[in-house]
Amino acid sequence: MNFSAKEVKKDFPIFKDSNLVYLDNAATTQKPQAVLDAVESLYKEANANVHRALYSLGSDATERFENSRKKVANFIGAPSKEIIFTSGTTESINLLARTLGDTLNSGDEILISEMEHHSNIVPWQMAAKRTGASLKYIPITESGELELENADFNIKTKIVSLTHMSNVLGTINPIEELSKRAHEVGAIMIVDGAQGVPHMAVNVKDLGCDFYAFSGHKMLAPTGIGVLWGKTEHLEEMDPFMGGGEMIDIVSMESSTWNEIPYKFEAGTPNFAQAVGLGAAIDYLEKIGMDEIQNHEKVITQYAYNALNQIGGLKIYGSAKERGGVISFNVDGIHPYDLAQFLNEDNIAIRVGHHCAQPLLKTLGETATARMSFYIYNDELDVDKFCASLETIKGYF
Ligand code: C6P
Repeated sequence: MNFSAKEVKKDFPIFKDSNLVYLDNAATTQKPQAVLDAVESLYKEANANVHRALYSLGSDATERFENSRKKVANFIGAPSKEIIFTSGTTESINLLARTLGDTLNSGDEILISEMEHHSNIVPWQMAAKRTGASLKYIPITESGELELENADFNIKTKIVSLTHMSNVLGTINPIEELSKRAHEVGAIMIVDGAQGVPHMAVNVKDLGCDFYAFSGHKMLAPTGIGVLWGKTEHLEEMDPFMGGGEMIDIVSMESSTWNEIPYKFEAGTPNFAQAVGLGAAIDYLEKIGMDEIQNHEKVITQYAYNALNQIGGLKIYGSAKERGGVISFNVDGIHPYDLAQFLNEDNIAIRVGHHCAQPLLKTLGETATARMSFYIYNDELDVDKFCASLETIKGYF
């Protein structure tokens, strides 16, 4: 089948009868009808609490929920018991920082990078503060790539946590190589896949990492659902993150024992309707094919690059060889906040600001940038409309 972003767009009600140009997909993606239908059907036909209700509605809901777990597992090449449902990447990383992070000692090191999102910085700062461990950063090059020759992997490094793709620079990091380097010094390798899994085929076994975290809402699914994948051997050994219903085996007045994985890490009623939505999103993405999606994003990003370069007076941040569909830039003489407001008048949505990556912005010498980010429904026409609007706005200044 020939991929057509124009055809894909028809599956998304938000674009119906609208001139919306949505270029903020790194923040969140729009939802196709198939995902909305799956969630609605769950609520209309099978709404009961999962893993608790013995009546038919309950088993139907549980089946749909667990079926989604299987889809997620299959999507990233892992067994189902290694898929923990969380509310998103942020919760997934906090889970790790509160469990693995709390096993660290003074003198241990956590290695992250200068291009991380706050979700992959702040939980580790907090863990370091609690335990006395130190937080180290891999610097980045002028082109916005990790400076691997100055990456301080050493015997004190216990946890390495790096983004698969930067939400500001678009850089795709060499996770396989980084996993090897982490394992050579005996460290655990965690990947922040918030911008990875939605945009490329991911097989966690091939990546060689120990944990991989991502968010459903950045890959067509509802908000409030995310995933933490972890290797069985680690998950079995780790203490739970939160206590409550479902994560236990036996509870007495004095103490409790834990359920098996993954349930040990899913305290309380999970976001099961959203998880079902994630399953439908995966079906939708698989029908197109992740390689097709990555290829489309490459083409549209290159098209946007060329178009932006023609406009002139722009500074683009990041020129990594391996990159995805994110372009951050600033326009001479126009503050990014003003730019966003003027674009909004033409119904064009981009993100401006620090993109929850203040340390990176500081390295870039900026406090804010404008950012366009693409997904499966963006086409050349979106870029053309954006450029035309930008030319007009430049005329005002
Ligand atoms: N970045 C952006 O506009 P949550 O909020 O938990 O779904 O995802 C957090 C997160 C973690 N890592 C990376 C690399 C991310 O890009 C994000 C979310 C959005 O760039 C919202 S701040």
